[in-house]
Amino acid sequence: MLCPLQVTQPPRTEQQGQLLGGFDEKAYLVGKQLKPGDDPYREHAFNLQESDRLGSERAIRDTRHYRCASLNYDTDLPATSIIITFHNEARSTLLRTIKSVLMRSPPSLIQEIILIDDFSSDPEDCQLLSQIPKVRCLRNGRREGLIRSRVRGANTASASILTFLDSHCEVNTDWLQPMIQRVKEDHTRVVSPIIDVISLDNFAYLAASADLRGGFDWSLHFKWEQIPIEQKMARSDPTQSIRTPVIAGGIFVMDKSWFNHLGQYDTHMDIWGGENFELSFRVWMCGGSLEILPCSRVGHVFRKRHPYDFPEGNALTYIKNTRRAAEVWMDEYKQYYYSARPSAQGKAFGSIADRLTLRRKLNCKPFRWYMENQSLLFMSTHNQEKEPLKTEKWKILRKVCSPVFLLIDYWRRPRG
Ligand SMILES: [Mn+2]
Repeated sequence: MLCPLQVTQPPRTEQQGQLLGGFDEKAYLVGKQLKPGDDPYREHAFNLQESDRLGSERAIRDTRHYRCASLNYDTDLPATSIIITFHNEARSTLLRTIKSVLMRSPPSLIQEIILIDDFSSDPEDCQLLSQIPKVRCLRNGRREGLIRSRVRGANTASASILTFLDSHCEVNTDWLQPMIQRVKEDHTRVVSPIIDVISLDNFAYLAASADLRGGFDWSLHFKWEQIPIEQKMARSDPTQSIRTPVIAGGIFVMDKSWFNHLGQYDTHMDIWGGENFELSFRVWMCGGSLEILPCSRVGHVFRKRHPYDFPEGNALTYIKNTRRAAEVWMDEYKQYYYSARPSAQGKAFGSIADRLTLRRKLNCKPFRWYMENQSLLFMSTHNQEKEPLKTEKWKILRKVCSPVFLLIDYWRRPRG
């Protein structure tokens, strides 16, 4: 059966004034556009020209399963504080993220949008946006990184539910209600949308598969993996939540008091990377759960490289962060991390005493429990890929199904 193409509607012009208040969108965008002759990929590792050209309120395809549209949510869902951290984000991309939230969320659910400007070169990137109703801007006095910036945002949030969002996203129809509903029903749930792909070249909005969950390899790199076949067979309802061992980390909703109770984030982690494992292990091992909600869709620009500098270097920062996660949470399994990443041995990672105390205080389960309950199938698929014969077959399969695997490649790209 062919489904009609559903698209989100751009807002009518009379809604514009209400959405943006005194904010002068044109002046904001013109202030920072690509100059003729400049490489459109240089500054942001995506095509800035395309982002600028698109405008701030394009319609996108409603990528949900059609049954999602007929679901009902509580009329008294609690409001959320949206927390967006960024460092030198493209103005047109950041504005589209914010406007998509304002256009596609029930206004009563948006308590505020908190922007954390992590010491971008131009303070006005953030300041000017605070003229938009509900938008607040906090600027760090020095580069703190994603982790400490998010904690700063969470500490100032006034709603009881936190929504973390990347700065290069577009949220889709009814993205927020399913997530808030799940967290309202059980505050220990930490929930993510399905993350659709916004092309870094032409900004096309592409639907991601609804059959994926988060996984990792022993060097602590995130990867999407197929839902285990038994779980897939047991799913009669495509709108049902998908339990996931780890979340990708860029976009999720969490009860604020649960976030605080579980120790927020490890604030000794720098810039970017590894914090999603630390959070995911901690949530599962300390009494919560992680899930992906197929009826919530958010588009994200996946990039091939980080567009910004790591003051200590990209590799060292990733090692420091993942080593902290491994040392605090992985128990005897950390030896697999060190075998997969021998260069991590002997690298500085700071004191973890506070996080070990936290783990004891919360009376968290051992990592073995997590592995046995969450990641069994993940490990078996991971090992299969190492077998040469299967790798050969895999290569042929990739060639035959290249359009599909192009998409998978997008998902496997490092997230910036
Ligand atoms: Mn990102």
